[in-house]
Amino acid sequence: MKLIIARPSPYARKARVALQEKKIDCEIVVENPWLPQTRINDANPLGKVPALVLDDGSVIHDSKVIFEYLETLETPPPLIPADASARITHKQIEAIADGICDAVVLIALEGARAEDKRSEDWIERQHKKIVAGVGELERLLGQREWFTDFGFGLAEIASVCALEYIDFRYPRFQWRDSAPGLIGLQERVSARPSFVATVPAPQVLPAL
Ligand SMILES: N[C@@H](CCC(=O)N[C@@H](CS)C(=O)NCC(=O)O)C(=O)O
Repeated sequence: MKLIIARPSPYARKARVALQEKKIDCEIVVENPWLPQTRINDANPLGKVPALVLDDGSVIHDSKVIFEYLETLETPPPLIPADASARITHKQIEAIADGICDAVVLIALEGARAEDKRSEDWIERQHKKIVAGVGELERLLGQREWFTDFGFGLAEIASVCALEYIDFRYPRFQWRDSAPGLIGLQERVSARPSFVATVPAPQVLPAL
C-alpha cells in the first residue's frame, strides 16, 4: 500500500495519523500537486492529495474515504465509533474541520495571485468561514476532553489537523484567542507521536 501525500496537506495528515495510530505499514510518497510535472493525476483524476494506492493497483482518494477505508481493515485502535450517533458526530466534525482547511487553502491560493488579481472580498468570505468553523468546534467540544464518549478518534484528529493548518498557513487568525477549549485539545493531541511525526512542512506554492 502506498499513500501519496504533500507535506503541508492537512487532508493527507489525517490519513497519515490514522496509519500511524493503527501501526499499518504503508509507503509514503511525497508529491507537490501544484507543480506542472506532478504525477498525482495518474492516481486521482481530480489531481489532489492524498491518494491511497492499494497493492492491487486500485486507488482510493479523498481523505474522508481513505480514513473510512483504513477503518475497514479492523486494525486497532478504532478511530471511528461504531455507534451510529457518535459516528455521525465524528463525521460532522470532520466536515467542519475539512471545511476550515478548504477556506485556508483558498486564502493561501488567493495570496499566491498577483496583487492586482487578488480579491479582498473573497479572502474575507473565506476568513468568516474559518472563524465560524472554529467557533462551532469550540461549541461542540464545550468543557469536555474529547468531542464524544468514544474518546480520541476522527473528530479530534480532523480538528487538530485543521487548527495546526491554520497556524501553518494562516497565522493571521489567532484562533487561541477565542477558543480556550480547543487549546487544551490541541495540546493533548499534538503530543501524540502520530502528530509529532506529521507536523506540516513547507512546500512550494507556485505563483498563480
Ligand atoms: N477533499 C479532499 C481535499 C484534498 C485537497 O484539496 N488537497 C490539496 C492539497 S492540501 C490538493 O491536492 N490540491 C491540488 C489541487 O487542488 O489542484 C480531501 O479531503 O482529500
